[in-house]
Amino acid sequence: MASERTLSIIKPDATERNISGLIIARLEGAGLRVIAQKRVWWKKKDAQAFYEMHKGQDFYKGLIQFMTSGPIVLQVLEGEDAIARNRAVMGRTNPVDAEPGTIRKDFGVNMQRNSVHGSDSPESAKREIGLCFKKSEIVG
Ligand code: IDP
Repeated sequence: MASERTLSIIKPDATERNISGLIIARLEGAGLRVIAQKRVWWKKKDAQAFYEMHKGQDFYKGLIQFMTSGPIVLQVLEGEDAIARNRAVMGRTNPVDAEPGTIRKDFGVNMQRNSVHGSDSPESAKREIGLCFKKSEIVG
């Protein structure tokens, strides 16, 4: 598998608890390299654009409120099989279902406040990286 890039977000529940560094250590420990990173506070329109595919879902409104409730850390991660590798180290969406040793198992609070986001396919990675970063901000 060739080197791949994925978009990662450290969500507001994690920045609030000041555990970004602990999460980054897990990502690096899984063989992922942070090649772009910035801390931002999303406006409603930013969160709506990012999560447009979830519009109409029961959890959509709460998700937008949550993702605009505090600072987040946007990252581009690079590595072999980065998309699947990141999803594996994140764990399942609901922390109670997440595998032992995963970020969501160890740090997630609940189904919504689950500490991290990671792109789920090459198409989403491309779209999400393009939405969040200029080419000049990515230093691979
Ligand atoms: P993923 O983040 O594991 O890819 P998605 O289904 O794409 O999961 O959902 C995006 C985000 O929306 C989740 O990470 C979580 O924060 C939130 N979410 C998803 N399903 C629910 C739910 O049933 N209740 C509350 N929040 C949810």
